Amino acid sequence: MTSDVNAGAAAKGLPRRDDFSDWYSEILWRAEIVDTRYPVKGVCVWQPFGFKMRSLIYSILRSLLDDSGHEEVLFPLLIPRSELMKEEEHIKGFEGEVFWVTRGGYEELDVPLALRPTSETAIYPMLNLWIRSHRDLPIRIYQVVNVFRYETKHTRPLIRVREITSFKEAHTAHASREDAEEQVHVAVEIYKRFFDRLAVPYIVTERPEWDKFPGAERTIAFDTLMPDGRTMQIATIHMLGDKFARTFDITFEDCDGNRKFVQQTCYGISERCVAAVIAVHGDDHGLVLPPEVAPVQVVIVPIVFSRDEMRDDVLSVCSELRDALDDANIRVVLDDSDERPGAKFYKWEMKGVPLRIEVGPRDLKTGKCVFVTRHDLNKFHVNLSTEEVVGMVRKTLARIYEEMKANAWRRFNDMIISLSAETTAASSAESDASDASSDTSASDEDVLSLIGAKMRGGIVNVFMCPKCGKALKELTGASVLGTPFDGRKKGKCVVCSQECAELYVARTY
Ligand code: 5CA
Repeated sequence: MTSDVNAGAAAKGLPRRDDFSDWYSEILWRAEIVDTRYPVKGVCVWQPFGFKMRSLIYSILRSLLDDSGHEEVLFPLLIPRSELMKEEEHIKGFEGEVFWVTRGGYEELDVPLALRPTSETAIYPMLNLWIRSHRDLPIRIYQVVNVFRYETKHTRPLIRVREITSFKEAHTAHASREDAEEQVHVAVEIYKRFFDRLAVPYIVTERPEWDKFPGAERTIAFDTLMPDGRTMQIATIHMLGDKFARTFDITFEDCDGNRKFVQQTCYGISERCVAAVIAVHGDDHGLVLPPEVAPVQVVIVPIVFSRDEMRDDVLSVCSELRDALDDANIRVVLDDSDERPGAKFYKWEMKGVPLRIEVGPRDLKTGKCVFVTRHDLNKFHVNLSTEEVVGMVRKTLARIYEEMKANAWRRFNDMIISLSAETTAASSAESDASDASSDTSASDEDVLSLIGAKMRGGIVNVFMCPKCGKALKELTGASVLGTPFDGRKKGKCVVCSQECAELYVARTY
């Protein structure tokens, strides 16, 4: 009985998700995630619905960290200039992005204070005081804070902001290099579990030398794909070795009484993880949320009009269902507002509520209600008993998550283009005709351009050495994401034939 009403539930005026940039801006305010009208460039205001979603996402992250030996801390926002400037490479990477506080009231400050762009230089002077002996190690701490970066590239809500409001940064210190390396693997596993819970697909790569975190020995990154074929870096893990330890003199006494520098790692995630959930799963009707992070998991919509004689009966059955779901710890809303059912469908579809239950007068007579799953907009009938409804809601929410994850990975894998075979052929054919003496011959450029063109469809996976990767970046504006973190495959560079690892390249956010 409800299908006619449902037909009105298209998201009028919402740009199609294919126009990703417009769709993304619209969905943020229509679904009440963030308001971007705050009068400072590159910052935004979390609205209640968006903030609830953010809290649910971060509670997954917190519990994964808490369960793997991390402890939450809170360091100050302000960092004295003298500390920030200590690590040469680090400051070289960040200097252009720092916001400074130079005055207090009417007075110039003796030491200018930086608004943290990240917290190595706030945390490590304290580790210097806290760590004395090998018994104090390992240390694994994290905080979820706001950090400030004066981004000069085009800013975009949640994706590239000047005030990152949800910066989860973890910092660890270890007695040996092996322990720190092991922690890098642990962090990768934690992040895999995190993004799996969000049903967000990813690749994990080791970033090239020129794209490492300032001051890090190695950077490993997670990237996901946006609907327009560009990648977004959603997490990074850095092996710092003893570089910062030497700068901040963080030492410990080992079992034999020798003083040694600690070995460190750090790893971070920002509100880009919220952006990823929005972008990866959304559709032409609005948000589609994995049940675990949906502020509202079930909406009950009574299909009644004011003069329906069974109106009260319908509303009372709906209330019973709402109470039963509430008791079962399912986040449920009964929308008994005066709006028409079609308007309610539109609103809750826009907000990505995973499951809608419809109950109308005819349903009471047949003893059934209608379930509509948001991710595929499919409908089915369920017996109208509170017990059966609660059981079926649980089952359906679990199924929605599994299907969303499978769909997202399928779309993701479809956008990974393996070029090894194709470009190898192109490369050898072209290089026969090329001038062997030139360093980057015309044929090399052809191969690089071919790869550049393919990248419009997503991530390209190709055997390429770092040097040719850099040439590709310069020629096509492509970004070299890096080599697969778990991969051991070796092949010949499609450009220069040198033995090398696989490389992922893409256009990036
Ligand atoms: N201290 C390290 C690890 S905690 C660090 O700052 N790493 S980072 O610079 O790579 O940042 C961590 C993550 O924050 C990045 O992987 C990226 O996903 C996200 N991020 C970086 N800059 C921004 C920004 N301006 N807006 C939103 N997210 C950002």
